[in-house]
Amino acid sequence: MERTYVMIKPDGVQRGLVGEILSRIEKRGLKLAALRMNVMDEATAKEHYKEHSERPFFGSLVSYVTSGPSVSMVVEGKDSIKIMRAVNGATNPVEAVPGTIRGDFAIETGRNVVHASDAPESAEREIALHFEEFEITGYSRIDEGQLYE
Ligand code: YYY
Ligand code: MG
Repeated sequence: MERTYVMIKPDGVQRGLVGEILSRIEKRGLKLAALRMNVMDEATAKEHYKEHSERPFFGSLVSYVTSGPSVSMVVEGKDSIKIMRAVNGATNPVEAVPGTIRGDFAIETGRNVVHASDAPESAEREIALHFEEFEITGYSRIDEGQLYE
C-alpha cells in the first residue's frame, strides 16, 4: 500500500473544513494512517517547501502555513499519491474543477486549503519530516475487501 502526506492548511482549519475534507478522503476509500493537529514551526515549513525556496512566494507561503493550526496526516491506499492530488485539485483553484477540494472551497493559489505530496520521493520525505514512524498506525479497514479487487 502506498502512503502520502496530506495537510489541511491553516485556512482550511479556520474555515471549518476539517471534517468535510477528512470525510472526502475516508469516503474515497483511502485510509487515515496518522493524524495530528499542530502549528507548524518555521524550520519545518521551510524544509517542507524547500523546492520553492527561490520562488518569490516562498516567504508568504511559509508565513501562511505557520500562521495557525494545520492538520497533518498520512493517508494510505493503492495509488494514494495520485488519488490525493486528484482529490485536492489543481494548485490554482481557478483551474481546479468542481468536485475537487480546491475546486469547491478555494479561490486563490495562496489560500488553496490543502497539500498532498506529488511523487513517491516527496511522499517519503514529507512523511519522515512530519511524523515519527511510531505515530503511523497499521490496520485494515473492514471495507478493503470490497474496495480492492
Ligand atoms: O503541490 P501544490 O500545493 O499543488 O503546488 P506547488 O507548485 O508545489 O506549490 C506549493 C504551494 O505554494 C501551493 O499550494 C501554493 C503556493 N504557491 C503560491 O502561493 N503561488 C504560486 N504561484 C505557486 C504556489
Ligand atoms: Mg507541491
